[in-house]
Amino acid sequence: MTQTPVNNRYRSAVDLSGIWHICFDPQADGVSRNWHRGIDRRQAFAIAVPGSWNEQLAEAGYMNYCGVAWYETRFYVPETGADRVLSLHFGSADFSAEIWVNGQPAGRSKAAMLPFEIALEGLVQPGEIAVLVVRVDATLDSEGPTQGITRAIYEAEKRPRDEYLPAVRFDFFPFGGLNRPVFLTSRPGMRIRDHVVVSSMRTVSVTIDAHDGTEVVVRLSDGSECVEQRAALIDGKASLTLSPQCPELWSPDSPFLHDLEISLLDAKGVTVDQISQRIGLREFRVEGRQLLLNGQPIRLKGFGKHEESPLHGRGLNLPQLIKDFHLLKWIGANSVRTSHYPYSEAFLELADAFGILVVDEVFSINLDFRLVNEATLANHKDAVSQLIARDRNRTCVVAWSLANEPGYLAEAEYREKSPPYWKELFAHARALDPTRPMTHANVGYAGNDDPAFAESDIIGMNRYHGWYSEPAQLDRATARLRADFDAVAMHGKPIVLFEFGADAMAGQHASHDQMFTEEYQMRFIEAYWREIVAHPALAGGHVWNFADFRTAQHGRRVVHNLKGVFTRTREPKMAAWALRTLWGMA
Ligand code: GCB
Repeated sequence: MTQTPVNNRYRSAVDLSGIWHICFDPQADGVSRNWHRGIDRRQAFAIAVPGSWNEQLAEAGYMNYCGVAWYETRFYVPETGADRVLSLHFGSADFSAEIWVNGQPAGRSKAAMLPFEIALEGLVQPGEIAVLVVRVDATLDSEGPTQGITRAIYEAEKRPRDEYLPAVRFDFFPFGGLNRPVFLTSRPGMRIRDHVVVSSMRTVSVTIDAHDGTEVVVRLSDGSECVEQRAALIDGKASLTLSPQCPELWSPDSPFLHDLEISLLDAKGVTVDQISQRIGLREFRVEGRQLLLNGQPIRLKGFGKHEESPLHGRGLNLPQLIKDFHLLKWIGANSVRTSHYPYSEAFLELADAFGILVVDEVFSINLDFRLVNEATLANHKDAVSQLIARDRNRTCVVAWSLANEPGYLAEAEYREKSPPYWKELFAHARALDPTRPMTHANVGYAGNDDPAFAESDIIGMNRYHGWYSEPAQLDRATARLRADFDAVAMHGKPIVLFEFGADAMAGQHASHDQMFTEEYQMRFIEAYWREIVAHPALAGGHVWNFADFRTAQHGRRVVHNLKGVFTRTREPKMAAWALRTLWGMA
């Protein structure tokens, strides 16, 4: 279990962000050149961490490089005193990584876009400057929940493997690198190992798992009222429920957060460890065909997004993140799906603070059931476990999305092989978090009777009538959309249209329905929104996409996917102003 790095009296987290060095290793033979002891300075480039290498090092020839690269930095090992635990915390290494400290193997991770920790015990000496080397591999595993392209399947289909540059099976750029900050953390030996928080409209329940210690004290404060509970640890575990007298609720209109503080006490009653987080009191649930927030029906209005920006690539870009949340509020959105992978913890912290409901998606795109095997399911379950472990204490996270557009190739195997797969995957997720609804984003090719719908609490759909079919014919497009809604409404569950949208080249205009113009994008979104509001089974819609984003190169994309209602540098297109009106802001 990784924990968010904390700085307080008991814990410290030193941010190792900055200029590191990188060597590229297209032959993947860096180990034989001893790069795990230190990379070759003559071949190395300076690189910013966090940040993807692709745009930073485009001039050096690495724009489309998605293979192995070796990062190196040095860090000071503090004198921590006895019984402290030193670790390295990586926000993410995309898509997999292997770590060496002072030339010694220290660990590895296959968790794309997810954090992991490396224990430093036995690898470093207090007072020294340690050498940290990270081998990052941006190749996708063919047995991962987002399958990498395999030469074999392309050969079997007689397709060129390099239809896309870089070769991917999804519609966004596969930026490689250390995309989130790396921290050197120090924690007490006797410590809080994990905690789970579940809030309702009246209570906050906390379960604590501690390594040693005798008692826990939990405080919940709203700035004026503070409630406190204590409990003895039994086998390192304790559970408490706090009930404030006049609870102030959390919602998109009023995202009020309480301060929660958990202290661990030793046998003498002395505090030895402490963690804190902000938590909102709220209840989100499915009732019939409705979504209820704090007992009131709520319509989801929002976007599918991407975590990417010019120069940073998928690297954490805090100024842009702040701007995006202001733009979400400006336009009147109340929700976002983290299409198509776990976003940074900074994103979730801001979503809590701005009151944006998050449908949190695992990194699983276009699962091809011809290639699914036991390892795929095991890896998919692992990715779900790690996502839930990281994000379950976030107020903003209201639902888990377990896949985007599986069965995308309309392969016959989808019908046959996917029902038991979904049964097992959804049951696994529910066992880990019985408190939140589960969903996935269905693609039209998988049908309105997609086997995954049977397991979902919320029916998620992506539709592009009027774009990939019925081009520039909104009447025919909306008729097909209505037919899809009617067919899927049979499930009796709330439907959220997780994707709909049209590309628009900012500055391109026409007086008739013409694809790629700002007018057509706006009219498309307005027409879809009318259908969403009119249908009784629809509980919301997310426009695809919040902003234009870089994709791999191929004939259907003009540098970017242009379905953003903002450009990649966040200027609004006409559709953004129209949504502001539709969503009650003007
Ligand atoms: C989809 C995918 C998304 C694409 C989008 C498009 O269905 O889920 O990743 O970017 O369509 O624009 O084609």
